[in-house]
Amino acid sequence: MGDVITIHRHIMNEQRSNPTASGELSMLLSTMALSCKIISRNVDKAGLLNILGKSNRINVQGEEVMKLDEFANRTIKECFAHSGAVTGMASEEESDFVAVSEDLPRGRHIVVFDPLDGSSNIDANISIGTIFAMYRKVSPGPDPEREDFLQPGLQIVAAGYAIYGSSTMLVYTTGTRVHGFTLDPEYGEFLLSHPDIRIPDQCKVYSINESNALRWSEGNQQYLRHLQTSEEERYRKTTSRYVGTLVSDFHRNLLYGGVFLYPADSKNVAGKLRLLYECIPMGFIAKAAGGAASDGRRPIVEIKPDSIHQRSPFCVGTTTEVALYEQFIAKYDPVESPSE
Ligand code: P6P
Repeated sequence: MGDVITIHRHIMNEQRSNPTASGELSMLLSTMALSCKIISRNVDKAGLLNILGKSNRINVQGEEVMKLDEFANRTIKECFAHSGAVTGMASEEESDFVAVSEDLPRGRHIVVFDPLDGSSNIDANISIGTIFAMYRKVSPGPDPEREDFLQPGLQIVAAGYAIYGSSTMLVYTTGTRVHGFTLDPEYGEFLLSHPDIRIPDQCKVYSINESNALRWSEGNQQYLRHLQTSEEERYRKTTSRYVGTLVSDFHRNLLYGGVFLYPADSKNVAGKLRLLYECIPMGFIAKAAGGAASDGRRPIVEIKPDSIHQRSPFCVGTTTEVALYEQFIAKYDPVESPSE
């Protein structure tokens, strides 16, 4: 184990290289790693919980069997509530942000997360994930305020995701480089397996739910047609892959090179994906890996959310494909000036 780098060793190395570090960011990342290990253990048994808990809905630990996304949400909330590093949290599973009790040690950060992204895929044993981002608290008092959760992605101090697939991985960045860690279940440790991930500048894959295409704007339809029919060398070997879990589609495209798109349409006029705890964290990670992310008009990390559960159109991937997407939207879906 001498030359193996665990996530804790990596986090501490990063802390030592930052003379102004307080250690709170290290605690944040270690707490998320712990949360993801606990969630991973229960995701691995998801298929069995119904069988084991079928009689009286009690699982092997004697705990009440609950839906995995509720379990994931509760796990992350409890781990961070006792971390001493945060003062508040926002989750897809919570109607509003949640303050850490003043009876518990509180820190100078807030955390936003989607505890179990893609949970509709659980029953089919398809990979799912956790998405998170951490910000410094900006409001003056000791308690979290709404403004703490509605910061643009440029203010993120760390963002990442866990993917519960053929193995469990934790991928995170503090803004400059992206590192991937694979969970060794034997040791219960995340080991550095993908140092300094950079998205290849190629379009091997596009990931789009094409069943919505007839409800898209002209710009979106033209962009998809370009990906499907372009004779350019760049697109000769482009293929379509769509898991239906953002974390999984994003992770594959980050490693292979490609683009993920979930546009607004006539049914989801603001888009489907959540800006604060899905689009912005993934956009921040893509940017740190040399890629880009946009809502079609502007970089996703520059958008200041108006509300915690706000939705957004979302395009993320290589800088080439994302820039091309913005050109198609500008050309075919021009913004009408107020005088028009
Ligand atoms: P659709 C999962 O429900 C999710 O929020 C993302 O993880 C995923 O990319 C998207 O929705 C899939 O949506 O409409 O294609 O099933």
